[in-house]
Order: sequence, then structure tokens, then C-alpha cells
Amino acid sequence: MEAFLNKKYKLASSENFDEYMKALGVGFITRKIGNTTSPTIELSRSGDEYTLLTSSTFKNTSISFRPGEEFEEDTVDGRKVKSRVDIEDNRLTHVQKGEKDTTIVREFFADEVKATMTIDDIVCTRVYKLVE
Ligand code: ACD
Repeated sequence: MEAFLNKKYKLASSENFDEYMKALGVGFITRKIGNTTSPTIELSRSGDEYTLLTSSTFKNTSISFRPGEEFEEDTVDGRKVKSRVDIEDNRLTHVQKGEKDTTIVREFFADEVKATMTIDDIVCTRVYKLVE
């Protein structure tokens, strides 16, 4: 994962995000914002703690975690969940357990990050391109 630290990737395409947000119980107005916002994500590391920063014109959020250790997360849409992130090679697997369980797998590459977000039988795919 070292090769992908401190790099900014900006959302370039998104499929099924509205369905994903609906399944999470996100309301109409927030979904509108979600569907028209292109956030930037950036992963950094300090010692064995990683931080994933998500920035947008709407809100900025960040999670800090040690791989494999559960932590409490307040999500951008207002859920309180118990989260855990595992890192394997270039893949970050983020599981959120709450009223609804969801998994976000982020695969890092030199030029893009591919996020696959799953809830129930709904799969949302978001691709972020390296900001040069
Ligand atoms: C991303 C956004 C990931 C958001 C994942 C789940 C949140 C569920 C619903 C979103 C609700 C509002 C979304 C509004 C804006 C989206 C960007 C916010 C960035 C802080 O990682 O692509």
C-alpha cells in the first residue's frame, strides 16, 4: 500500500450510488447531494495508523484506523457504525456494522482507485482518478 499513500484521487465515475444510498436509508435531499458531489480521497499513514480523508464541497470526513482493529465511525450520512478495515496488498476492505451492514472495498492503482460498495444485493462501483 506504501506506493499509494499521500496521493489524491478524485471521483470520475459512479454506478448505482443512488440505489446504495437508498438501501442505507439516506433521504432524498442528501442523495441528491451525494449524486452530484465528486469527492477526493487520500490515504496516509503515521506509524501503524492509517487515515483515509474524503474531501468534497459538501463535507470533509476522515477515518483513522489500525488494520484489523474495530473502531467507531460516524458516517457522512449520519450513521453510527462499528467499522474495521483490513489491508491486503493494494486492497482496503472496510466493513461497517450497524443497523445495516455494508462493505466498501477500495483497490488502489497508480492511476486510479476502484471502490466496490455492497449492501444486501446492491453493488455500487465508484472510480477515482489520480489528481496530477
Ligand atoms: C465516497 C463517498 C462514500 C460515501 C459512502 C457512504 C455514504 C452514504 C451515503 C452518502 C450520503 C451523502 C453523500 C454526500 C456526499 C458524498 C461525498 C461525501 C464526502 C465526504 O467515498 O465516494
